[in-house]
Amino acid sequence: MRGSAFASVLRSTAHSSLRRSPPIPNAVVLIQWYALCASLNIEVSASHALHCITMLTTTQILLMNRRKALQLTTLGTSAMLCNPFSFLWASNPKPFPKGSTFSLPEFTSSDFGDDFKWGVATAAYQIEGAWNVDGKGPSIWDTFSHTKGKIKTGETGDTACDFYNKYASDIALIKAMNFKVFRFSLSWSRIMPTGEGEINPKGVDFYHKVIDECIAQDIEPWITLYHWDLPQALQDQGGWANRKILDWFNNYVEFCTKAYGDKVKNWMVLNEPAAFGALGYLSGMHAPGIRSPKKFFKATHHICMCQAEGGRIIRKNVPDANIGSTFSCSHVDPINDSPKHKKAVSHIDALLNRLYLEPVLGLGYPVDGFKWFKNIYKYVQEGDEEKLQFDFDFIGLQNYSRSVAKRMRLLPIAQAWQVPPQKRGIPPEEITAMGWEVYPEGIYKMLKYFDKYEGIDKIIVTENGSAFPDVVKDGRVHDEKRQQFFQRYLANVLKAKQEGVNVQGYFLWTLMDNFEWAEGYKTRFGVVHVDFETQERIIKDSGLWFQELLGE
Ligand code: GBH
Repeated sequence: MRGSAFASVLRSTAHSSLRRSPPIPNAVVLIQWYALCASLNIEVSASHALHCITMLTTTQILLMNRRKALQLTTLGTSAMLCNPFSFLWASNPKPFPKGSTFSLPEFTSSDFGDDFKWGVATAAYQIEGAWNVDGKGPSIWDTFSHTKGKIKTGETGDTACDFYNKYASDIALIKAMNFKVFRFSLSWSRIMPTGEGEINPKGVDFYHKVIDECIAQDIEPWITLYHWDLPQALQDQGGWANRKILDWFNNYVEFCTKAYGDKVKNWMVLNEPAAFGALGYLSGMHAPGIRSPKKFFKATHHICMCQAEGGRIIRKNVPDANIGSTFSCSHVDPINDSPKHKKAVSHIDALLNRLYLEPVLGLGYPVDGFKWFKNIYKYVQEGDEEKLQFDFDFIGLQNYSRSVAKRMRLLPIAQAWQVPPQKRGIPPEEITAMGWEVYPEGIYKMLKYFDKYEGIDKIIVTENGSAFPDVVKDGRVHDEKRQQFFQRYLANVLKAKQEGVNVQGYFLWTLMDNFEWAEGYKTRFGVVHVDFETQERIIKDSGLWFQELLGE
């Protein structure tokens, strides 16, 4: 009975398929399928793929129908992925060998030198809240977080830590922990609601109050001009992908440096261009959520142009300024010694570590590391190359983890997969709540890496930190893992310094738990715990550890 029903389905499908289009080439299907697996973060082995081609071909031949063949293959694939025996054909990566176990030196803050800068870092959208208060215009992060499905927890930065109202007591917390530097960013659309032209005096005033409060409490204010929250009105005109951003950004920097330049000497132009360029315009995981290589190339060039020009404007307007920009970086290892993974390492390294740094050092875009970047030159106009360079006083290095790359030819663009630590045999206690591997040697390696560039003289670690789940118990947060993280990373910073790397400061990420972008509030990076219902703050044990470390 069942058999004959199946036969009739087969017959009717075969019959109708004769009138349909011919089967599409298997290669196309395979690539789509690979891309799907990649987006779902599923690792695909060659034998796995072969299995699927065979299935697809067989069903296509049997049925001569592309839609049915695809449906059946999808079913088959899903079954395979759910199959408890899938380990038989899914590749099973060997545990990645762990780095050398680094013996911790006993250190004190004075080992870093008396003029070493100790600070905490934050970003406007992540802490301020007051998203539509006192004349502030919307930014791309307001729009993005208000769009369903963009933030994992469905949360927004509407209130965040309410720093807009609590800034004075929050600066007091920085002081209480004995830090000397507060790095924070300005919200462009709070100062200029539409990004150009009209100024919002209440917004301008807010940052005056923050700066004055820092000065009153003997905390040095360090300003980041742009930490990802572009005015929405500028995004509506194309954002970073529109070359007009060169004028918009210059006017914004002109205004800010003139407004705050006599009180603030330490300036950073951008926060992590690799993150807002690639995540914003290529993967779409961050605002504005665009996935377009073309826009990514344009945006990248404009970002680099603004980075350098921003530096020149600060130099012109702020006497005795200390000028930098900040760069995320990750040491990149191959998954194993096989030479085929070298290219994967080169691509990932060029994307994560070189793309936004090398142009400003006068080295151009790193096409030697990743040929695909030659497309950026389509948008480089006459005279641009010179303007890409600027001699920063310091480079802000931001490091969290490392990347382990595996060559996967069929993955789009980089043909490389960044293998997550769980798949490399890293023990769970060495993986943070972000899913990032704790890899203290990485910061040492990246300090050395940056130090090798002739154009880099002074380095400041402008971010480093970790998210772990916290528990409040009797008014305390015993966040030992976070404290250990800081201790191990700092030991590596000190090691690099003692070996001659000119690293002159360390700002941790971050002062207090806050809106962690696409992750929402779940992942807590703060040395101060925030109860987002009551806005109550508790200095965590890691914060108290710093208080002791930095105390006289
Ligand atoms: C920082 O990002 C941010 O500055 C800060 O706002 C944030 O809260 C904090 O860290 C914690 O996440 O080139 O597409 O592969 C650091 C984390 C590291 C994420 C580099 C993006 C490269 C993205 N970033 N990474 S991509």
